[in-house]
Amino acid sequence: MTKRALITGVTGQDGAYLSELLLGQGYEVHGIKRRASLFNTERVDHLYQDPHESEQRFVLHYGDLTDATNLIRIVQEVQPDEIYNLAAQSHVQVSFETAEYTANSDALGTLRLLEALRILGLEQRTRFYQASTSELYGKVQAVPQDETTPFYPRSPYAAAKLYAYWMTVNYREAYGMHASNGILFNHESPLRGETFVTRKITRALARIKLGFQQRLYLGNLDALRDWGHARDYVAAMHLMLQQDSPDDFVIATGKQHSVREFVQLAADRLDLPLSWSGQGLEEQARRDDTGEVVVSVDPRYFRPTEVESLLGNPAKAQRQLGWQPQVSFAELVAEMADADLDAAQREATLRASGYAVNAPQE
Ligand code: NDP
Ligand code: GDR
Repeated sequence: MTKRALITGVTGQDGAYLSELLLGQGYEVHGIKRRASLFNTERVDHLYQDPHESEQRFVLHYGDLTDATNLIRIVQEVQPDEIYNLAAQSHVQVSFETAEYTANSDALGTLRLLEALRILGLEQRTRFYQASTSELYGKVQAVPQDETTPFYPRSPYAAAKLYAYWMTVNYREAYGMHASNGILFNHESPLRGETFVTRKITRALARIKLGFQQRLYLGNLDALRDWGHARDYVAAMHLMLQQDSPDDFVIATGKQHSVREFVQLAADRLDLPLSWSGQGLEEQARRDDTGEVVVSVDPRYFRPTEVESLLGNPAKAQRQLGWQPQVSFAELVAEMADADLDAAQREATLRASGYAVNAPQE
């Protein structure tokens, strides 16, 4: 029997990798996309199947986590064996500006989906994955963080995700649902959104190398994160829903690096070696070859309350799911830097052919 999965947030980084994984395993994949005034399916366009030509195994539905009746209708139509709830306003800094919307989509959106399953009588049939996050640990209470570490959210995003985490636990306990939380630490890839720090760095340094950008402005260079590769992490999501019993799992590499180290490694990969000087707001990095300042600190990117340091302990996932990250930090940085250098070279070709290029910067 072909399994049917419904992915919310299918147009995002993880949605794209998870769709590829599930299609590769023979699933029929349904995804929820938002109506936008421009195309927003770039990350999954290669999976698109013309409905006029073949039996579709990849189907997109218009919808939104803030619209309960729409979610009920889609779940009823699809009758999924598995739901992966990846949709979210996922940017921590933006959540300070859009706190109510973030709560509506990230917290209440999760409740709406869980309720849709109950209303439709699918709570015993459909397995549910909730995209929980290391941001729940916020002001960390223990190092490294595992499934028993207390939560201390430090942003409207994290507080909304805390509600979603506990509703997932509660629906599991109250209604016997196969509902699991993946507490995923930061995971990145060439498909990462351009305003998250890793992608912002690799994209800017590649453009600086080719002369299309002068400088990269960043916030807290001392922030420490446990960074893995998105492709490895979506495999863990799938494994969670294949277990006999639902549970909550930390997914992380167990290794930690600073934002400054990420910049340095990406610059080395792009053959743009840097020297650092100054402290705090005065800190800068210059190119060794030209002496130009290419990285500066801009307090605009400081957060009202910062998560300084995250480090995960994935022992439970290794033991129970047999999950191991495959991609090292150096390989991740190299893959992202190479992909953004390719993109900058395409930009160079367009510019050389006389085309105007619109390349927004953060
Ligand atoms: P992205 O920001 O790349 O993707 C988010 C997706 O959610 C997009 O498809 C977006 O649509 C969609 N979306 C946003 N708001 C709504 C809404 N109201 N209704 C329907 N869809 C919506 O995130 P990632 O792929 O990186 O992350 C996936 C999930 O995992 C998120 O929930 C995130 O919070 C969580 N997470 C991510 C981690 C990471 O390091 N990447 C770590 C831990 C948790 P559109 O394309 O139209 O904007
Ligand atoms: P994060 O990711 O907040 O951990 O949330 P992000 O890449 O935005 O920030 C990581 C760290 O880098 C510091 N930083 C900057 N961040 C951004 N975006 N831009 C900058 O210029 C900059 N300079 C320094 C930040 O202060 C922070 O400490 C991501 C998201 O994917 C969430 O959805 C997910 O839940 C968590 O990861 C785990």
